[in-house]
Amino acid sequence: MKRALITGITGQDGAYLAELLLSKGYEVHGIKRRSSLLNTDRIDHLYQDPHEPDIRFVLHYGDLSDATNLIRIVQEVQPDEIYNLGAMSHVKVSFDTPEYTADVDGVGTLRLLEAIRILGLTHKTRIYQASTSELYGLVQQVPQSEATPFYPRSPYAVAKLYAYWITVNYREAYGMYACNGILFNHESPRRGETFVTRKITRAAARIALGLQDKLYLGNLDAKRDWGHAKDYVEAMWRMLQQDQPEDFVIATGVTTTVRDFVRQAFRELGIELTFFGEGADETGHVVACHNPEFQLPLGQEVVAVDAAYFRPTEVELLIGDPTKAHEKLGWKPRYDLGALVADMVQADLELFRRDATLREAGHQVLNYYE
Ligand code: NDP
Ligand code: GDR
Repeated sequence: MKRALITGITGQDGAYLAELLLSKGYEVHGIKRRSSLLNTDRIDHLYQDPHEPDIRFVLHYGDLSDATNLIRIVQEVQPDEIYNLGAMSHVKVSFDTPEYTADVDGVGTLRLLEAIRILGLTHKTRIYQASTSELYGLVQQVPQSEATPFYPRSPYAVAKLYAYWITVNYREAYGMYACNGILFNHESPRRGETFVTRKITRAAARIALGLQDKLYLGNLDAKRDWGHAKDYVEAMWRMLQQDQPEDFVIATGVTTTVRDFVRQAFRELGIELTFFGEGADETGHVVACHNPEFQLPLGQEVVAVDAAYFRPTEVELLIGDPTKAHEKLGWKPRYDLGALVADMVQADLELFRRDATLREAGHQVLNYYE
C-alpha cells in the first residue's frame, strides 16, 4: 500500500486529493494546523476513528513554519509521496502579511525538501509542489506555458517563485523526484469563501433567496483560466506517477473576465444582469428574471465595485497552455466553465436554502460576508 503525506489537507485541494488517493488504495496522512475552532470541515467525512483497526486516514498536527515538526512527521510517516499544498494562498492577503507568506509559502517548501534529505529519503519520497499561474504575473506572452518567463506581482507569487526554484534545485542537486504543478485557478463548491468565484456564487444564491442585497467586488476586468479542483488534483497525482520528474502547466486554455463569471452565476439562477459604468463606478443590474422562484425587482443594483478589493499590483490576464499535460500525462479536464459555475451555484443554493428556512423560523441569519 502506498503512503502519501499531504500538507494543506484541510484546504480545497487537500480534501479532493485525499478522497482521490483513498479511492486509489493509498494510506493518507495529512498535516493540520492547530486552531481555536475546528478547521476540518472539508475532510470530516473522511475521518476514521484512530481506535479502529486498519486505519487509512491519519491527521497530524503541524505547521510549515516549524522544521522540527515537519522532520518528525516525515520520519514517522516515511511517505512514498508528499503533496505540498499548504500555503497562505490568498493573493490580496499576502500584501498584508508578506513576511508570514514568504515564510510559509517559500521557506516552508525548503523545510519539507530538507526534511526528506536529512532523513535519507531522497530516493524513496516523491514530492509535488503546488506552484501557480501567479508566477507569470505581468503578462509577457499568452497562452502561458512551461516555457513562459515568470514576473510575479504579489508577495504570494514571489514566495511561490522561491518554492518553484528550490524544488527544481533539489531535483537537480540531489536527484530527487520533485516536480512543480503550475496550476491555473481552480474552483469548486469547497473553494474558500473569499476567493472571487465562491464569493460570487455564494452572493448570487443569497441575493436570489433574499438573504443579501448586493455583491461588492474589485477588478471586474481581470481574466482568469478557471477549472474545477476535482480535475486538477487528478493531474497532481499523475505528475508523481511518471518515469521522470518534470514540471507541468495545468489549465483549461479558456479565459473569462470576473464580470462574465458574475453574469454566468446569476444566469444559472435565471437572473440576467447588465453592467453600466467603468472601473470603480461600475454596477450590475437585474434586467430579467426567468425563474419564477427568484423574482427580483427589474433594475435592482445587485453588483457594485468597491476599490478596497483592488490590489496594489494586479495580474490582468491568465490563460494557460496545457498541451504538455495533455500529451505526457494524458490529462484533460472534464469540467468546462459552464459545468463549474453550475456545480458551485447549485451547491451554494442548497446551502443557503437552509439559512432561508432558519430565517423563516425566526432565527437570525448572518448578513456580512467579506
Ligand atoms: P486553501 O487556501 O483552500 O488551502 C490551504 C491549506 O494550507 C489549508 O489546509 C491551510 O490550513 C493550509 N495552511 C495554511 N497555512 C499553513 C501553515 N502555516 N502550515 C501548514 N498548513 C498551512 O488552498 P487551495 O486548496 O486552493 O490550494 C492548495 C495549494 O495550491 C496552495 O498552496 C495554493 O497556493 C496552491 N494553488 C492553488 C490554486 C487554486 O486555484 N486553488 C492554483 C495554484 C496554486 P487551514 O485550513 O488551517 O487554513
Ligand atoms: P487569484 O484568485 O488572486 O487569482 O489567486 P482570486 O479569486 O482571489 O482573484 C481572482 C481575480 O478576481 C479579482 N477580483 C476579486 N478577487 C477577490 N478575491 N475578491 C473580490 O472581491 C474580487 N473582485 C475582483 C482579483 O483582483 C483577481 O484578479 C488564486 C489563489 O487560489 C492562489 O492561491 C492561486 O495561486 C491562484 O488563484 C492561481
